[in-house]
Amino acid sequence: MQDHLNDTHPAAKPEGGSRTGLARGDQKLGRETPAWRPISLPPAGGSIAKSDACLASGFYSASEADRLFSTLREELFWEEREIRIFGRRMLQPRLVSYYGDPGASYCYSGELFHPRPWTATLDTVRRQVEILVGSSFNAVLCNLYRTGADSMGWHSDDEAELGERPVIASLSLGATRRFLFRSRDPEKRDGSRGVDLQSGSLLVMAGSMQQFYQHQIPKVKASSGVEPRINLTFRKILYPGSPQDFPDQRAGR
Ligand SMILES: O=C(O)CCC(=O)C(=O)O
Repeated sequence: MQDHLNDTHPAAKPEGGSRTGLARGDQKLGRETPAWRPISLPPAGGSIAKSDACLASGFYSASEADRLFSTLREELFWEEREIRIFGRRMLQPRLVSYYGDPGASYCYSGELFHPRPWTATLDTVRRQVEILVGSSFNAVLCNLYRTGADSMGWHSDDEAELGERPVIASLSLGATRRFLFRSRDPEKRDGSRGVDLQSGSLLVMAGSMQQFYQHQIPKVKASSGVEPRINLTFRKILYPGSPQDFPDQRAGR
């Protein structure tokens, strides 16, 4: 896996510029690149650049993604964690794992996550994502959706730790799942729009995305027989979380 991950892999360029710095990666990775596709968003009342929500299909090839999925499923410390919503404690509907630099603690949905040290595999993936995206990341939240019954509720990645306009790079491995966006403001909300996240694809959210939008991974009917999926969301913790950041959360993941 390591040798394989050390190969250069497809890099991509955002349409219409580099607000997220995405174009920088092209200069460092010498191979033919797939295109970044801007994601079509529902109205939300805010100004969003095309490159603030975009997807690179084929960031990893299907076979690379398959191998990475198996390695991470085996290697990472997957656990069931509680969250707190409306004062109630409940298990998150998926397995999670959090890795990062020492001190990059992150608090969401009323739970404080201390990072485990980077594994060699995660660190290699981080470096490849950083080169392509042109942003640095010091933590990764890993999610394992065991079946279609596992999900993530509507939320924004707007925790104080991430600063005001976070760049979040989200890698999908395994089963394709639908990722939905909607306006945060119910009065400006006009339904949701979605994108299918295929194995090996890299989604980037940047700019004011977290200010104006929520996102979720909805459940899928058991009859559709959805296979497991791993998602890695690379983040930069600017101000580490602490236990006093435990407000009662109304939106829970
Ligand atoms: O699994 C996904 O694609 C979504 C992950 C996500 O929204 C998050 O970790 O905040």
